[in-house]
Amino acid sequence: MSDARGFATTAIHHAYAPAENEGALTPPLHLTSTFAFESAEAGGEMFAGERMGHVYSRISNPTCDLLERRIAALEGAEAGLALSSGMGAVTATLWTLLSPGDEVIVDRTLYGCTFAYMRHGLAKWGVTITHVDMTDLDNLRAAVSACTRVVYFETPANPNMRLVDIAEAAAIAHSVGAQVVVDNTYATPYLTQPFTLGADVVLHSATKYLGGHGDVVAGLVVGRAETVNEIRLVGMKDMTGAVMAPFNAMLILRGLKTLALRMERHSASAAEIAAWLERQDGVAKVHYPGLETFGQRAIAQRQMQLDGGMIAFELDGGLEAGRAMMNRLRLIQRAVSLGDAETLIQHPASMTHSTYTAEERAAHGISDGLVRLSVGLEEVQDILADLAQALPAPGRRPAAA
Ligand code: 3LM
Repeated sequence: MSDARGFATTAIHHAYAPAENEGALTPPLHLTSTFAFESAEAGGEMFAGERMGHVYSRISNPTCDLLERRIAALEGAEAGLALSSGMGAVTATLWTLLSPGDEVIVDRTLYGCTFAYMRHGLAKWGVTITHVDMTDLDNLRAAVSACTRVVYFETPANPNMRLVDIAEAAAIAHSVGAQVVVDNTYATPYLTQPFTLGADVVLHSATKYLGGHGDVVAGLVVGRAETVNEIRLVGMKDMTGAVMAPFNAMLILRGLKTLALRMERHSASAAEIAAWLERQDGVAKVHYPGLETFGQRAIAQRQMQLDGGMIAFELDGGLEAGRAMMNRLRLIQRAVSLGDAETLIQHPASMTHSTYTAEERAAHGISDGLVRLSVGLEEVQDILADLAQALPAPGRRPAAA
């Protein structure tokens, strides 16, 4: 559980003492696949679960262990688990919690590969996937039944920024004995701690804000110790093998040290850019939880400390106008992923969410004209200047791009 210290202090110090590590300020990187047993009996006892200790790095590793303790403390959860990617976290969790015949209820909007895993992966193994619009939780209330084992959502959702009230969704799920799994990638524990609001499992693509520097693909899970241990031993060890490399754990530990600072800057810049975008001719709609025009502002105020670094917007000319604008950018990089120091822009319908068919995108609230901006850590004036020169000038035709 979280120590009494503040967020940034926990992110920098939790569960590590230099004095116990030859004075090394930075935790050692344990590049080892296996661990020597003190005796044959000790090895057998570890396999039987009767003795604590590391056995093999597909099960646990001291560098990953430190990261697992830190993310658990930051999320206010009991235990954490480090995996090879965000998709490793999603799949290891759901393979563990679900069996054939079970139902998982998911929000209408999901990250593209999570959607594909549900629709084309889990469904193949006899799990029923039910999509409901969780922006109105009466839909969830009406959908849950004794077959529902898991309720799964992202908040804010990738890519359209829809929010789900975590505490209320958890109360509904728990009323039928279902577990709540929240993808907290967009918010990070600096903005929202879903476990403390009633979620049972919280997962991350640590590739994004937690790593923060665009140099690693990684995933994390937190929850109750018993649940996380099951995901470790079933979903990670046996079913996916999606284990995090110790070197990557070191990169995420380094990223976490500046998470608080970075989220402050991402959020402040995104708030300024979202407000500016809304004032521009040719911008049809801006989706950002900090805007007065954001339909779910009350939920953001309840469960988000800040409004985050992600913006989605649509131009008057739809898809063609969006593409032309993206091609005029000079500083902002056209790239998928998010949460990096560099400002990134992408077009969900043709990129991150191309795993949906056009009909599925329409049914799941992802419009073809939507453009997604991950606001980076550059000077906000430079980001604004790049957007200003790239937005359609009054009278500029897309063909002139
Ligand atoms: C992206 N997203 O650009 P990894 N959950 C959420 C995510 O946004 C992602 C994952 C899980 C993007 C990746 S698209 C080809 C690039 C909310 C990833 C999966 O396995 O670490 O990529 O996480 O939106």
